[in-house]
Amino acid sequence: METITHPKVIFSGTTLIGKPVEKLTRTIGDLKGLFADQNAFEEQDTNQIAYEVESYFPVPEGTEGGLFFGITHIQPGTIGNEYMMTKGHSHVFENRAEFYWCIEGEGMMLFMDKDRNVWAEKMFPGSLHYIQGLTAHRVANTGESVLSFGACWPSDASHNYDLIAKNGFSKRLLKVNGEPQLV
Ligand code: M6P
Ligand code: ZN
Repeated sequence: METITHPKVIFSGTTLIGKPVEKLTRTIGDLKGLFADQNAFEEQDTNQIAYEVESYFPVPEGTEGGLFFGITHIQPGTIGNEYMMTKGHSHVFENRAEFYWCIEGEGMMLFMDKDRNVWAEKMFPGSLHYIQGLTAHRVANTGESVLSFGACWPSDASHNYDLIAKNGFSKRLLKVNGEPQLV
């Protein structure tokens, strides 16, 4: 076995490159039910890309003690007066934490705890966001360009989308007079 090898995955600064990298595309159609303004949603091209995720899963999903790594690129824009956003999730293994950090663009990181308290942190290149356990999380692109952010999470966390799909966040991030507001 060679003792000095080339890394399997390269982070170019904005994207992940390498054979093990897996890509996931979410279209606007995949975000059905997320946006308040149904009429505005119906007018969208459902095949248009909302966001893309590049992931590196060095161990099988569910492995205790392992880590996953992902870069997400969210397109800019609004549907009604809501910004383009990720589906948002909590973790199946609820106490599992995660880091997000902003690479480029500008956005807002939304958190919601078990009591449905919602708060947000501004995202800008270099901003670092710790998502403690038991906290649902979502990102909205509030800028005019693509928002890219990194994520690192435990390989046994797994995604729980059901809660958010059913009850949503208790506050929405709306564009009010051109500015993001939690309403
Ligand atoms: C980050 C990580 C991933 C997640 C992705 C998109 O990269 O948290 O686990 O899948 O964002 O977010 P969502 O799954 O909520 O659509
Ligand atoms: Zn997560």
